Amino acid sequence: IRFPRLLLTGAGGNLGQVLRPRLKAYCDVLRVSHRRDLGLAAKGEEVHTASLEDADQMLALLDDVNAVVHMGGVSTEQPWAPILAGNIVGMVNLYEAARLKGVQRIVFASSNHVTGFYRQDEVVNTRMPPKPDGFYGLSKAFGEDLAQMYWDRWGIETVSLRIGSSFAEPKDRRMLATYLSYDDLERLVVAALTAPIVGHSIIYGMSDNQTTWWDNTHAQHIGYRPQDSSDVFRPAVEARQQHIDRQDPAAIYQGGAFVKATPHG
Ligand code: 15L
Repeated sequence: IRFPRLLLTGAGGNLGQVLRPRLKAYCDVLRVSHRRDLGLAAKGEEVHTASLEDADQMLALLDDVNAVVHMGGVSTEQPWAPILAGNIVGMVNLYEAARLKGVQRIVFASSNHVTGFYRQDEVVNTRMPPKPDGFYGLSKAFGEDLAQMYWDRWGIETVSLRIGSSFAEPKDRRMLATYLSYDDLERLVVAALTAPIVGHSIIYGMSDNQTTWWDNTHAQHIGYRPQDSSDVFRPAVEARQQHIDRQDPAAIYQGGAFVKATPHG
């Protein structure tokens, strides 16, 4: 499938920057947006500056778009005000704009922190109740519920990606379980964009890691097949982080240090 026009929000963010050059292959025009100026458009791109909390800007942003990859919003634990603006008001503005402009599918960057207060000795599937580990995880749980409501009421399809840790390499022992390589991130986003029928589906975004806390049994219809694994990094990560404090909540719960992060730093 090749989309006439795809929108990537948060294109200046960590994963937005990773996906921006990669998504071009799947569309004629890639519209990229961020709340700050992104500079010049590359070939085949349209560049927009838009704030998620500005309903009029979001309406203009979604004009004549076939599908959205929503990477925008706050991506860490923070005070409530920016989370409210980016991840709560922003999600409502995005979905209202999608409804008014007739956009049929959104790929939503949710997060593993929706279930961050499950323990690391539990295997969680996408039908178990959320256990957010902070305001940030809570806002992503709201985003998933909002996506469900827009599917039930308005027929807008969403795949909510509960992304693990998508970095060039896993940085610590926790990320041996939560790692999602950039190539697998691309595979996941493309599968979510192109699966024939998704309604509102939830899937954990992880590579084919030897240890895992997540079960994607109920998301097999999306057709995501990870091809990378954290295992190649394991010896180096274990050598670097030899000691684990087993009393530390960051080593007990899946959300890691997020379970201890306070909104005030
Ligand atoms: C997230 O949701 C964050 O956006 C990212 O920065 C990572 O910290 C990741 O979770 C993680 O759990 O490792």
